[in-house]
Amino acid sequence: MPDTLTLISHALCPYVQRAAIVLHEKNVPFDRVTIDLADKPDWFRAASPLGKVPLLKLGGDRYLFESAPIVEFLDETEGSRLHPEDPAERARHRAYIEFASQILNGIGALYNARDDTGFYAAGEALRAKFRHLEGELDPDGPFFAGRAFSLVDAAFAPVFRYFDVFETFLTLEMFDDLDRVLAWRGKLAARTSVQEAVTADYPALLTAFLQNRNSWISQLLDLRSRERSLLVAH
Ligand SMILES: N[C@@H](CCC(=O)N[C@@H](CS)C(=O)NCC(=O)O)C(=O)O
Repeated sequence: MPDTLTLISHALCPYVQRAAIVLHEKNVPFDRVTIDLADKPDWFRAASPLGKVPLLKLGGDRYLFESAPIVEFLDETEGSRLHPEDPAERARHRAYIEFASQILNGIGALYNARDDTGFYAAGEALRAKFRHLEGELDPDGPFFAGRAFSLVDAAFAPVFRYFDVFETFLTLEMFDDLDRVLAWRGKLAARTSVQEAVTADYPALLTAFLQNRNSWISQLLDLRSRERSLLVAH
């Protein structure tokens, strides 16, 4: 591919991370342009029919939108395949990528919940999905379908990254007794492509984002930081 690819990004977007992980997995050099989603530039509005990141800029003025087609395009054009060969297995992987997207919606419900009732209901709904995954994971791991890293792994790594930040101030018990999910989470966190998909300030940026939600989680965060400052004061 003659031109360098450009990933149009936002620092916190989990869908952008899917594309960044696949680019890293395939050793494809790429540029990254981060945009302010609260003040979308005109060129971005013109290139993105849904007004969302990620976009992948190809040569010339060609853009791809939506993370699923972007990662499938990368899988088909760069390096060895991350999607399985068998059509039924490939369809199952696509379904679990959608499952990861539904979990991301559930995480949104968790951090946007206005009160404790909404927060715990969102937590329970998420836990049910992780419990389902426990039964779906390859028993020998380390990845979703066994030894080979797949596009499903690229979709779930950003899911678990939210919990790395949540767990700095919350005890959620989300993964209690879900040993396969926990082992999978650990393997994904240790993967270079996953680590390099975000910048070093990701935890601070996500924490600031949560503080500004004006939701139940913002209150929990506020409480925890006041507890911490009291401890420091003593
Ligand atoms: N279905 C899309 C979801 C992408 C998405 O939700 N992007 C968010 C940021 S994480 C976005 O750009 N939101 C801006 C907006 O909706 O105005 C995909 O898979 O690419």
